[in-house]
Amino acid sequence: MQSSTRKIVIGGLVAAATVGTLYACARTNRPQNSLTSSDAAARVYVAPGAYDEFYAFLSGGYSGQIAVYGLPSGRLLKIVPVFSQFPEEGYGYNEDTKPLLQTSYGFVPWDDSHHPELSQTNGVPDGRWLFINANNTPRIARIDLGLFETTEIIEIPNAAGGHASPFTTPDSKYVVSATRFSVPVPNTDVPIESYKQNFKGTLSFIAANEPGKMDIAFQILMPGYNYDLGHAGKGPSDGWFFFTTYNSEQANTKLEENASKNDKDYIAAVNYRLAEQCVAQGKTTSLPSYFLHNWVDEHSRLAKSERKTSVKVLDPQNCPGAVYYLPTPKSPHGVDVDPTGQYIVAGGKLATVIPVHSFEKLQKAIADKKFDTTLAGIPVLNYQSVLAGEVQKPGLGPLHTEFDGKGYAYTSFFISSEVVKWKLGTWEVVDRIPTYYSIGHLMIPGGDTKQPWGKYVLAMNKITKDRYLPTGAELAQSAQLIDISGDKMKLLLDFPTVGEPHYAQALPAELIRGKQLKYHRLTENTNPNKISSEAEGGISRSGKRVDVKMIAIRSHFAPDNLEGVQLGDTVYFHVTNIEQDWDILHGFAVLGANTSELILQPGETRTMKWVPSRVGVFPFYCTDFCSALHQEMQGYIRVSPQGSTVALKANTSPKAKAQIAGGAGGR
Ligand code: RUQ
Ligand code: CUA
Repeated sequence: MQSSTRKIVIGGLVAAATVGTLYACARTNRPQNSLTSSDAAARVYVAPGAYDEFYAFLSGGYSGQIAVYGLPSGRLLKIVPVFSQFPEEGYGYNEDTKPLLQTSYGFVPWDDSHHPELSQTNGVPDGRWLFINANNTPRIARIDLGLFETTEIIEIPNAAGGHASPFTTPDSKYVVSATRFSVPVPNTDVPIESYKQNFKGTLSFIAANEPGKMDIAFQILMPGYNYDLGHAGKGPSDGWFFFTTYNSEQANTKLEENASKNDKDYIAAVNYRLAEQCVAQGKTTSLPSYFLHNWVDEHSRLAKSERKTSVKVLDPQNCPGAVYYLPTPKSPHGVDVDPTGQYIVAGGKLATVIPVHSFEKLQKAIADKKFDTTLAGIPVLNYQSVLAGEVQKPGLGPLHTEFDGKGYAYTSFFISSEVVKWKLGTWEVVDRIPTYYSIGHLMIPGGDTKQPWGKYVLAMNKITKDRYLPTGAELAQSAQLIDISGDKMKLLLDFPTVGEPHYAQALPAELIRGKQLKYHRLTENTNPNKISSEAEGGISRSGKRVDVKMIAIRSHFAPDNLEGVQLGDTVYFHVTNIEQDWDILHGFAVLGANTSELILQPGETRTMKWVPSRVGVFPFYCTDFCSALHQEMQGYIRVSPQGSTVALKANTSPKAKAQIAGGAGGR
């Protein structure tokens, strides 16, 4: 691979590059870039029983999930299901979590997730939540970092391709979502050729600071370009948000070529505090919009879904000063703001430089009205007037930039497959290191915030080719951990990833390690089908619906054997794991189930819907190896023909029967 010729097609250009040539400069650097393998191994070695220093959250790309790794070891700790069903936890299969995956398009069991974003306080990750976007059916999810669970999902209306999302403001008041694909707003039946007249972009600001209460605060209606990525200002630029655009050509066909014509596209700079004022002054229109807001009730652990019907939409023409365009070469992808909040860096996929805008100059250019033109009421600032500097000859195909907090920036280069380190202020390239291969995003813990923990950069590579044992036609995607503690970057570790990581976030483990919920308190469990003891359990019928309530505790279900179910019934198993102990889970599976198993956290109630398809006796059992007698944890359910006279019966133990007789029971 390293000496083979690769053809990379980007924006209609074909870059044929001998990889060996591209890596030539890196190779001469080899002695500085590489450690002996035992040195590198020692740097990433986390002894058995010891903990990693950082939690890293990598998006799963087209898997729709989040994968949590420890750094520096690269050990996979957990997959947190977000936008896709996940059998390991029954997520999106059991009745309790299904509403989370409801959208205005119906139940969506699989989506594409790109950008994890940690909540912040004062511009620093605070370990409360992680947000992530769904791309295809635009949504934003909240993951509670005390639970490592998705607890809320809001759909974004008037949008398509929720890619520039869910970047947060420094106080997590808002997370944002911008349309990658412009669409008719409101969406309606028009010719695709009428793109220029009818298609619009939207920038959505979503109130995010209250769990369970996410809402679209407002949307800004923008010209019909593609909006790709975003980042909030901080420090002096706090109160502003920056979004990249490409396809300012407004092409609607063969974008590869037709959207690569203009030398410069734009960064949209949004003064969202001013936009807020315009919204408060009623300068918006209410657009009927149908979208869903789903969240998990903390105590019942039941997901709920509410339907929303309108959003406030702000046209920049009605709020002068709220939006400006900064010309930016060329088809920019990432936009990143340095820790001081002064510099706004763009990764122009087809640019030969890395342009850096200055926030100070931006303000001055606005004050001096240094406008080249106006587009749909949006002033376009003069490029030279806002430019802080350009990094010359940085590499090919710049995408994303992160910062180490020590005055350096690190940019990923997809085509030349490398991370390039350069100095803020002088714009000189000071180091480069090859990545294997075709890096997309890169991540420094806290590297997009006010306070980077600039010890490592993680390269997330799209293509691995020869790096691992091959696995058929689809090979693993890969992350590479690079030491940035010294002057020279040093490759420490490769590890394969789950799905395709786009962005990632990381923070020191101590910020969340001590906040983990150990079990759900049974006394606080408000699930209507919860029971706390066998005596409260049983089987009941209402028409063709049969409800079974049972407990799971080491090492039995109670009641266990069940009779009186008939063909044509729908059975709901409501199982409560009454353990009050960390990490003691039980599972529940029944023969013939075609939804899922249940996996039950301690203190949790979950419901499985089971429609028997034939007469007979069907075992159920615990699927989580919970104890020495886990294999004894089982029961049967008998299904009789329709109209049978077999009575409803749950096999209750003598002890529970005595409790029921004593008045402690209840179904
Ligand atoms: S993207 S490889 Cu979906 Cu963030 Cu840039
Ligand atoms: Cu309960 Cu195994």
